[in-house]
Amino acid sequence: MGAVQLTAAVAFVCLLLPDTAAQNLIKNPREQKTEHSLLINEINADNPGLDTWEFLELYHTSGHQAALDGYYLVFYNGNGNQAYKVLNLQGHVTNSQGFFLVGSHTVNPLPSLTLRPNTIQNGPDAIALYYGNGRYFEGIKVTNNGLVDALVHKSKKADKADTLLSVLTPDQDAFLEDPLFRSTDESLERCRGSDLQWFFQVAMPTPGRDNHCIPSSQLNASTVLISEISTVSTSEGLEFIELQGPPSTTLGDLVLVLIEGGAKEVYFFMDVYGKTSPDGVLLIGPAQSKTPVDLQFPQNASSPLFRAGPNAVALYLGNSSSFSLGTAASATNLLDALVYTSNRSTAPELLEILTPGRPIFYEDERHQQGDVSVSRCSCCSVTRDASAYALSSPTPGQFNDCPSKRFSQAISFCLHGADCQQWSPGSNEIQRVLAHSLDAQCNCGVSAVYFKGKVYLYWQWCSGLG
Ligand SMILES: [Ca+2]
Ligand SMILES: [Ca+2]
Ligand SMILES: [Ca+2]
Ligand SMILES: [Ca+2]
Repeated sequence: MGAVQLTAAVAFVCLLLPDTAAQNLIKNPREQKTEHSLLINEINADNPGLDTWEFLELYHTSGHQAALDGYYLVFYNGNGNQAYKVLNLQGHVTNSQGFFLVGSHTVNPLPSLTLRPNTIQNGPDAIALYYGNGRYFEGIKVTNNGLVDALVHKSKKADKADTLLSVLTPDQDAFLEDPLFRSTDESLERCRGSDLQWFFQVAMPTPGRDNHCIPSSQLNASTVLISEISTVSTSEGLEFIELQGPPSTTLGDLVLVLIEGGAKEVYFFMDVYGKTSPDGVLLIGPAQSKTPVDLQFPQNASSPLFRAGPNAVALYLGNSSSFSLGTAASATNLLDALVYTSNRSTAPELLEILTPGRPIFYEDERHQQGDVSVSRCSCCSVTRDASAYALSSPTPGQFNDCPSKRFSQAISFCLHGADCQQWSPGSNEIQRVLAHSLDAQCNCGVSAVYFKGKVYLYWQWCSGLG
């Protein structure tokens, strides 16, 4: 449904897509005078082997440079509940994106404050951020005087830190930096849940960068999905298809299929097998790809592989013996599908078969120049839905480069129409319509996944609007 139809059907709708304003684990109104605040954003306390790659990431929610005068970082030992290290942040500033790193000199980017190896204890311990004139020194008993934010962490499930929890983060449990989560290193990253509350989850370390907040439960789910496609080869990079599945897992019984939109027929298919990376990614591409692929396109595959116009990438359970060139598109055993178009023409019948009720993904002119890919930015409960994708920089074999909450802002829309009784859209449908409408105006690649946070709908009666 286009924006024109929307305005005809709805009397008055305002959408508010709220800013990701500060909301610390610890809410201390006296310290929340400003709109933005400083948070403990990530910690990597424990490394495989010697702890030579520890770091702590602070983040200022303005997303800009911020002075850290008056702030103290205090590291508490869970055994005895006393401070084992205190850092006065006087004179320091975050970088231009709001990040501030403390850690080992081997961490890239280099932390602003470097620590000797094995400085940050693995837990059960705590790290607390304070502001004000409180006197913080090594050996101090744990306190919440001047507390801004805190994280109680551990590296063994059975570890206890009751005193630290009761003083620093009442009603929270200690967060586990599970050393078994990845075969390499992992960290604890601050993420926001669907209820908009903060929590920490174990994830791939991202020092000095946005955290990858794919819910662990979804990352560990057994489904395999289409993560990213790059449909154009240039000097910068070749075509590829990236899948997302459970981490470090051997995949099999999967078939990757390309379907031509007009004829609705299979024009390419291949069996998918191989082991996903510690982040659950499996990269499929040509043998000569600059980024090493986990699985090569067959030698007899045409090059370029992707065709112009409306087409689909589909992932099926099963094996390739069920497919042949010219097979009609089908939803039987279909795990995931992305229907996209490289020109403005659509393929409504193919959409109806593979992703019923969902929109087509419009690649744009920038995409044809090859420095842009189509990335899944809503992981991973949404399948067979092009609105889960956004245009992005290509990230073959890596987590996708998705719209960042850091640059978010609250927006509101008021849509006027004649009869509000006729159409009661869900917020997802409104997001899709608005994204399509915005993109039609700016041609800047806006899609529904740019809408973050909660959507509030305010309805006003039709009468009286004139
Ligand atoms: Ca770690
Ligand atoms: Ca350590
Ligand atoms: Ca980070
Ligand atoms: Ca990627």
